[in-house]
Amino acid sequence: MLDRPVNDLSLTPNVLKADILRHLTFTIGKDTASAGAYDWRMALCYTIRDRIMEPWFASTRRTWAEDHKRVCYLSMEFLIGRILEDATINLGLYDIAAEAMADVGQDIHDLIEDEPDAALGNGGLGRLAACFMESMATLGCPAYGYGIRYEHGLFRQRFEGGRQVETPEDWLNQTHPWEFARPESAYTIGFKGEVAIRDGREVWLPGETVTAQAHDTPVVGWHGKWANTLRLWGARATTQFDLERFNRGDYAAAAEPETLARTLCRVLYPDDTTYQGKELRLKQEFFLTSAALQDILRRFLTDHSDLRALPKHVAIQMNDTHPAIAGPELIRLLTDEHGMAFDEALGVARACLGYTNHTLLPEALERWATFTFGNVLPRHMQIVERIDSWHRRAYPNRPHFVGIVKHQEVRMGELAFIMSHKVNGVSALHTDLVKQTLFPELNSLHPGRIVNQTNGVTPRRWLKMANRPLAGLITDTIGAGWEADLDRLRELEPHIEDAGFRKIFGAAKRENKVELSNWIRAELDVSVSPDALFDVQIKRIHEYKRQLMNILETIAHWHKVRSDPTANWVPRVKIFGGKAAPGYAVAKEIIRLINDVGQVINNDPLTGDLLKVLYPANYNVSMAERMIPAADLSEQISTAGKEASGTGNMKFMMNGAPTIGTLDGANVEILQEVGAENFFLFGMTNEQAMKRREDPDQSKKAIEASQPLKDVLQMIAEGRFSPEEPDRYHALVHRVWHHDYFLVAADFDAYHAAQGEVDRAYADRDRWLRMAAMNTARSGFFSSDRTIKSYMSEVWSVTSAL
Ligand code: F58
Repeated sequence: MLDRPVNDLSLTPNVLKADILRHLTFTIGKDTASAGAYDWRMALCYTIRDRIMEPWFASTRRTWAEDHKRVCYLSMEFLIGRILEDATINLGLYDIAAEAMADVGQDIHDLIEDEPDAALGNGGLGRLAACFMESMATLGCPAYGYGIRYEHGLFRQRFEGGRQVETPEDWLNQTHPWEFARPESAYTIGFKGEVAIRDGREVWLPGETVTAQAHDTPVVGWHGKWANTLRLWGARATTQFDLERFNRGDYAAAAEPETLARTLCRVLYPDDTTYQGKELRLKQEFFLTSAALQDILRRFLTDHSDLRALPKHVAIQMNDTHPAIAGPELIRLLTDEHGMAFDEALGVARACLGYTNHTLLPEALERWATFTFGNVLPRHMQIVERIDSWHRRAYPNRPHFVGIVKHQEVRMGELAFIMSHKVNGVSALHTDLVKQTLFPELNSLHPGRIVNQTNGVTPRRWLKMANRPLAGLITDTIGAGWEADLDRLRELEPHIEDAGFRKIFGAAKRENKVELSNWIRAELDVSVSPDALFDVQIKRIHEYKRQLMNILETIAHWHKVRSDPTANWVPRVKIFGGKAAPGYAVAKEIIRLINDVGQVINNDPLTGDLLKVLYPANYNVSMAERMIPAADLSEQISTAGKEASGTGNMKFMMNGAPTIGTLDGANVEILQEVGAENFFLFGMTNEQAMKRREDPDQSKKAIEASQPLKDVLQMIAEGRFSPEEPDRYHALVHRVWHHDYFLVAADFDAYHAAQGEVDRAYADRDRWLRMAAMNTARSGFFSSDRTIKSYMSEVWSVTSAL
C-alpha cells in the first residue's frame, strides 16, 4: 500500500498503546509494574518498527516486480545516530506515539533520549551516508546501504585534566531493536593463501576465511512511502569450533577462527594520520566489499542469467576509496567464479562502479604496500596489475607516472578512478581541485569522468526533527510540504520584511538556546545566558579545520575584554565539540589547550558572563542535533583548499545561523546562495594560501605584524593557561611560529576582524535576525534530496520507483 496516507486515520493513540503494551509483555517480557525506561523504549521501538514493515516489503516487492535498477552504496561508515524519533516523525506518528506513551505514564522525550547513538562513523563522510540513505528512501530510489556492523562504533571520549581519553563505545551491549539478523544471508570471505592454476585458470585458495552475515535495518523515508535496507555485515567463524584442540587443552588455538571473526568487526578505525601497517583495516575493507558484491551478484542471478546485463540493473557507489577493492573483487567474481573473460568483466565492473572522493589531504588517500596487499589479497594483486597494464595499453600516450602500482604501493585513489565510470567531488571547489591537483593526468585521459555532486543534508532530521520551534514557524508561514521540497523555503523571504515574523523567528532561536543552556548547566555545571551570542565549532578535531585559530582568537578577545570590562561587549559563549583520532598527537594537544583556556576564562571574575568557553565531551550526532538549532554563529574556518565540502555548514545555515568562514568547500556555494551581506567571509583563497606557503618565513612575518596574536602566543608560552606546567605548550607555540602549514597565523588578523564584524552585527538585533532568517530561506539547495536526484541522473542512471 505505497500510496497509504501517512496519517492512517484508523490509527489512534489507543491502537498504538495496545501495540506497545503487547510488545512490552510478549517481546520484552516485562509487566507495566516493573518496566523501566529501557523496556518502554524497546516496546515503543518495536511498535514503530512494525509500522515500517508494510512500506518496506512493498518497496522491495515493487523493486523486484518492476526489475527496477537499484543503487548499492558501499561505505565503511554510516553515522546514523538515533533512529526512534526520526522514524516516528517520517511515519507521521510522533503525536500519536507521544499521546500513547503519556497514557501509560511515560514521557516520549525521555525515551528518545534513552536511545544510544549508532555511532558507526567518524564524521562527515559517515553522516553523509546516513543522510543519503534517508533521502533515497524519501525519493523512492531503490537502494541498499552496505556497511560493517561494528561491535564498538567510534570511541567514547572523555576529558581527564583537559586531555582526551578514549574508551570503547558499547552501543551493542543493549539490544539494537531496529535490525533483523539474517543468518541465511551469509558469504565466505577469504584472505591470504595462494593462487593456483587449475585447468589453465587462476584459482584463489585463501589461507583464512570468515563468514559475513547480514543484519538488515529498514530505512524509512518521509511520509513512509518507501523504505530501503541498510545491510550491515557481522562476522562469524567459518570453520567449526575445533573441539579436538579444545579437548587437548589448546584453548587459544581452538578459538582462533572466532578471534579473527570478532576482530574484523570489533572497531571502526578513527585514524587518518597514517595508513601504514593497517592490515586489519585492509581486511575490513575487503570483508565489507566482498560480502556486498557477492550479495549483489546472488540477488541478480535469482532472476537473471546474463551477468553482462548487471550495469543495467545495479549502480555501485564507493564512498571514498575504502571500498575501492570493489573493482578487482568484482572482476575476480565475474571471471574466476562465473567464467567471464577479463576484458568483458572489466567493462561490466566499470559500468557499475562510481567513486566519490572526500579528501585532498595526501595522508588520507589510501595506499597499501604491495607486500601487505599481496599478502592479504594475492589474487587481487594479480588483478590490479592486470588492470594497470590494460590501462597502459588502452592509453599508450598517458604520462608514465599515471598508474595504480607505483613505488611498491597500490594507490587506491587511482584504482578507484580507473575502475569507475564516474568520479565525483563533493562541492564545486573540491571537484575543481580534484581535477587540477589530485588526478590531473587521469582527468585529461578521461575527460568528463569527473563530475561534481555538492553534498547535502536531510532536512527531515536536521530541521523538522531537530528544530521544532523553527519547523513550526516555517509550516505556519508557508504551509506544509517544504520538508520534501526544500526550495520552498524561499517563500519565507518576503516574510523576513515583516517585523512580526522576525520576532517569532528570534523567539524560536531563543527557545532552542534556553534548552541548550539548561543542558549545559546540567552537563557542565556552567551557567550561560541564552541572550549571549552562541558561537559553535563542532566537527572532527584536525589541524586543517583550525580549531586552534578559533581558540587563539578567543584568547585575543578575552584579553581585549579584560582591558576594558565595562565597555559595551556582546557576551559570547564559545562552544567546541569533536574528537581527535587517537594517534593524532597535535589534535589532542589542541583539545587540551581549549580545555585549559576554558578553565581560566570561565573562572575569570573580570570577564564573568561576557565570555565562556565550553567543550562538552563525546560529541556525536545527538549532540549536534542539540547544538545546531541553538547556534547563532557557524564556524567554518578551514584553510582554503582543505575542507572537501563540509556538511555541518549546511545544517547551521538551515537552522538560521550565519557562517563565519573561508572560501573553502561548500562555504563557497553557501556564500553564493545567501549573499555576501549574510555571511562573514575572511581569509586567504586557496591560490593565495599556496603562494603564501612559498615563503618559508610566512608565519613568523604574520606574527611579527600582529600585536594581538603575538600577545596571545606569549601568554600561552608563559604558561598563563597551564600554570602548573608553564612549558606545556612550547611545542605548539613553536609550530605556529615556524611550521604553520595550515596558515593559522597568516589568517589570524582577518579572522579577528571578521569576529569584530560579527559582534557589531549581533548588537543590531534586527540586522541579525534578517541575516539569520535569510540563511534559512536560502538553504533549500543544501537538501540531500537535491544531491541524490543529481546522483540518480548523472551518476547512477536510476529513476524513482514511486
Ligand atoms: C569528510 N570526510 C570531509 N572523512 O572532510 C568533509 O569536508 C565532507 O563534507 C564529508 O567528508 C562528506 O563529503 C570525512 O569525514 C573521514 O571521516 C575519514 C574516514 C576515514 C578515516 C579517517 C577520517
